[in-house]
Amino acid sequence: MKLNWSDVTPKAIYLNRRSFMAGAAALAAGSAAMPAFALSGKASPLSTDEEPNTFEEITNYNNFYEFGTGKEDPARNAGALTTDPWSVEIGGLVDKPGSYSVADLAPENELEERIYRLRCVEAWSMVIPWLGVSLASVLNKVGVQPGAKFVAFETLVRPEEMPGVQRAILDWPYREGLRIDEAMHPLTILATGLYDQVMPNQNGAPIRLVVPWKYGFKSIKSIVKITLTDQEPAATWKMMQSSEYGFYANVNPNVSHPRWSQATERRIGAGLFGGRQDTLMFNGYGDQVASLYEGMDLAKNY
Ligand SMILES: Nc1nc2c(c(=O)[nH]1)N[C@H]1C(S)=C(S)[C@@H](COP(=O)(O)O)O[C@H]1N2
Ligand SMILES: [Mo]
Repeated sequence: MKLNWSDVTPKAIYLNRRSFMAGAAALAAGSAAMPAFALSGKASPLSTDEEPNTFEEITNYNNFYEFGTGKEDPARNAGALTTDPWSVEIGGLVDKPGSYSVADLAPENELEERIYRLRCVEAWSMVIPWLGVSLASVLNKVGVQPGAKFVAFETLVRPEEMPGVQRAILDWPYREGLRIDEAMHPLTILATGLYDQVMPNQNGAPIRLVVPWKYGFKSIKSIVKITLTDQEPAATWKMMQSSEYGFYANVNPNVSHPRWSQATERRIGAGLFGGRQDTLMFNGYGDQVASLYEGMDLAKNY
């Protein structure tokens, strides 16, 4: 039996947050036994037992350029995003293309908790207790056709709610992709919540990808389109600067970014002096994923 975040989070913080959430819900809903935004997920053996970052850290230090390039911009600006109604267009080489709701793809009774390390290419990291379903379960629902070799993802573009999109910071929409075997790997999830509540907007509401052995930029937020293809899909950071950001983007302490080392990382919240730690190959998920890249030169396929 694996631990849930409530078991690995110091009790005082957990209780504190609980009473805060209950209070917020009571305010919002008059008198609710459970907050309207509460979710829960089955514990998973794929979770790390490292201590998660706090809810405050996870929701106040973000990369989500649609809302600005500063780490605090998403927390400031993403509240304006309308996440309901929401639909995800799934198409390409699938048996059942169409428009799916978040509940179709990630029914609440199928949610699992996955406590994962997140390693940004900028060399900071966190531990986040996601709630979600395996991407494989979603792809199996829509039926992957034999010719499908890659999965392409796109984020919403809605300039009136996204101040970052009003500027030419990136070539919108934000796009990412995975090889089909990476997409079907049990560690790869579509997350709809964290810390037992629906996904905060700044973390990619209502549904985002999480691929824990790859640099954070692969984990695309606020997804509106998923396409199965036979060609390597466009990926935003690779298009932006392909000498610095590759399609694979597997966490690799031995392959430096052209402008900085990837050998170590700063764990957010770990304190001024104790915060730097060694980066692990595949972000510590090598036992599970190294076989996907057997025979590949990981320095070339960065
Ligand atoms: N659509 C979109 N997805 C995105 C990004 C973004 O700017 N836009 N930033 C990426 C980067 S660089 C990282 S490190 C993670 C950060 O996720 P978090 O803010 O939930 O920690 O989201 C990724 N997904
Ligand atoms: Mo990142």
